[in-house]
Amino acid sequence: MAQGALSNDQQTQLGALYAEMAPASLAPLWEVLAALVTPEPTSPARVHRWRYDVARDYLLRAGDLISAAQAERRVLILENPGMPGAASITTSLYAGLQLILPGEVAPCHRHSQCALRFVMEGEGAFTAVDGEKAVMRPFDLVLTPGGQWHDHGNPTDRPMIWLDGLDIPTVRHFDASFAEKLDEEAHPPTVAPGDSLNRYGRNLRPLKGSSADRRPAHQPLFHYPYAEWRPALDALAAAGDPDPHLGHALEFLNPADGGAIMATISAHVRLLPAGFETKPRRSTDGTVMVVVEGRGQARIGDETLGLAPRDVVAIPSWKEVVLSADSDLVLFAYSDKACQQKLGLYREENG
Ligand code: GTQ
Repeated sequence: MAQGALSNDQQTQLGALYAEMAPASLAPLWEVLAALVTPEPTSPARVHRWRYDVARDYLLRAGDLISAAQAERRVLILENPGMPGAASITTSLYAGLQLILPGEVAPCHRHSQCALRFVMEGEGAFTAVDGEKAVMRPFDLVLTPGGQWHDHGNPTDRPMIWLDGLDIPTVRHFDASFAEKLDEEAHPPTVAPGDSLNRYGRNLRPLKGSSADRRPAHQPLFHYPYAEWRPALDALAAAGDPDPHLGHALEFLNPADGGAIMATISAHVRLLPAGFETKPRRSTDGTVMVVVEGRGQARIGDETLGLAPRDVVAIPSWKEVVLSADSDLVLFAYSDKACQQKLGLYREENG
């Protein structure tokens, strides 16, 4: 509302004016300015925790009713309760739990949206990116950068479940979604499984222009195995004290440029030693957090949540977060920090 009180007469005449201009698709800014240009973020997203066992149960029931091929992607969306119908877990990000049953394939497609998979359960199923398989184990991170062909398959005898993290709401916001299906169910194999990890996954990279520099130059690596990131966290913990606001924290990097894993999504892992409590911190990147190991509590804004393995938690922008670890607590998280930093929007504040 504008500064200074309006007389009744003014209000009546303005009301009539608004009604007259509405059919011409015009509206007065002064009625909505304060809600549009807020002094700080006022996210419609809510703090929310999904218990894995509850979601898993529904997902397996869906698995009895529809095949992965029929569904194209058999996924339950983790939809933020503050944004019903938006298929979003934060304002800019999407999360879903995907199930592939033994013998199934999720057919090959590609799209503008960037995707990550974080394995919750099962071992030996694969995501193939441009015909290269990444064989997945629990808590592996696998990327499908925008524009790259991908299919999933499960040749094992156990169900495979992972968390999908995508920038669907961001791409929708920019009206920039393109998608297409491959004629074949699976992309023909192009190289041996693990090829990119062998070439790009050792903190070294093939010389530019050499015949070994195989993958798209801006996004060469797409598999970050638990077997590598978990010991890296332990090594960091052995090297020094935890950061008071973050604990021991490591960000996943794109070896092409040392930046975030994808254009719109950043991801990191953390270790909070038993008994450790973080100091309060808030940041503008709405975040999806997955508990990998251990138990503890999260105070996020006014809410306090218990944390147990495989819980998924939505942390909206600018909510103050305090985490405490009852036992050694290992966390994975992804957010839109990469995107906000490019736009000059990212802010964080340590309390
Ligand atoms: O695996 O390609 O959860 O395209 C949503 C959209 C997964 C996928 C999702 C997708 C995918």
